[in-house]
Amino acid sequence: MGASLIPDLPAGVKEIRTLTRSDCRPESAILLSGVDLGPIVDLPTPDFFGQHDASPAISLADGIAFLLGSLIGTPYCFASQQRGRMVLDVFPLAEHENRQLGCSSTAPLEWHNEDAFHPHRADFTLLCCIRNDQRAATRFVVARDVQLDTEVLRELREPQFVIMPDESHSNSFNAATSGVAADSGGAFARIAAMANTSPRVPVLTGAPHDPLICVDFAYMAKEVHSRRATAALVALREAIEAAACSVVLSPGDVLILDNRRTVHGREGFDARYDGTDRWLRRLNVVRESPVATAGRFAPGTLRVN
Ligand SMILES: O=C(O)CCC(=O)C(=O)O
Ligand SMILES: [Fe+2]
Repeated sequence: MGASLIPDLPAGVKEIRTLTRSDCRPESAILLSGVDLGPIVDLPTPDFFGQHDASPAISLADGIAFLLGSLIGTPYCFASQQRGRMVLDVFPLAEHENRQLGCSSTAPLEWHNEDAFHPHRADFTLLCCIRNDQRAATRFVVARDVQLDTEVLRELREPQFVIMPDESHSNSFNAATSGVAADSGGAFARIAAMANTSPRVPVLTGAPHDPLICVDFAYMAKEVHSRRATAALVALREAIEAAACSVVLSPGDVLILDNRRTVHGREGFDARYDGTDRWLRRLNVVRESPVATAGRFAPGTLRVN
């Protein structure tokens, strides 16, 4: 038997594993501070997707995010976002100030689960902060802290809600911003098909004392919902506001959110487009091994096609 040369893991690393991997109920929101994200912090905030791709600082920051995600589960990405890159950039894009996407700025980003419409949405979302001079807060709420009447809870557990794909997965948005990868046609076709079939899903599932939530208010049109379903969404939104937590991320902060038990959003802020704007980087993680979820990933990759 060979000798182990691996030193003991740092306490913080062990703690992330314990908190997020606990079988019964993982911690729903964890903030790591003082993470060394490397020389990426010296790069100006990009004006467009992929601007710094030739910089080794980007590869290093990708690797650090990937390693952090690997403490929790399996990092993965979608072929339909930012050319299928593993770590997604979140910074304000000129002329997109009022969109309901991470690249907005003036408009507050509505409460949502990451990729709420997608059957392969993440179990955990990591938000790594490169800079946040504008001090715009990320908002989040844990579903079990949301107080609702029995009747509203009953409505929210009915499979009657339609969540449309958000625009970050559309061929047109990607073609106009990051560009699209050559082999991503099938992925965009599948997203378009999801938009056409509009499956009806519940907003709340799971145990009443530890509910799972899936919602994206900006992509749930009033017209396709009954009056009672709409009223339940209004009540849910108010209750989320009442229970909301806020965190102003600083450089080196990494916010880990359980994407099944929390919803999140962001305050509005004024973009400057001078290289000093707010810049986060986001990573999706699933808990199970890809072997257990065969078919989810494109062959030989960690990418949902
Ligand atoms: O900017 C933030 O704080 C959150 C961004 C976000 O929710 C997203 O990019 O999906
Ligand atoms: Fe988000």
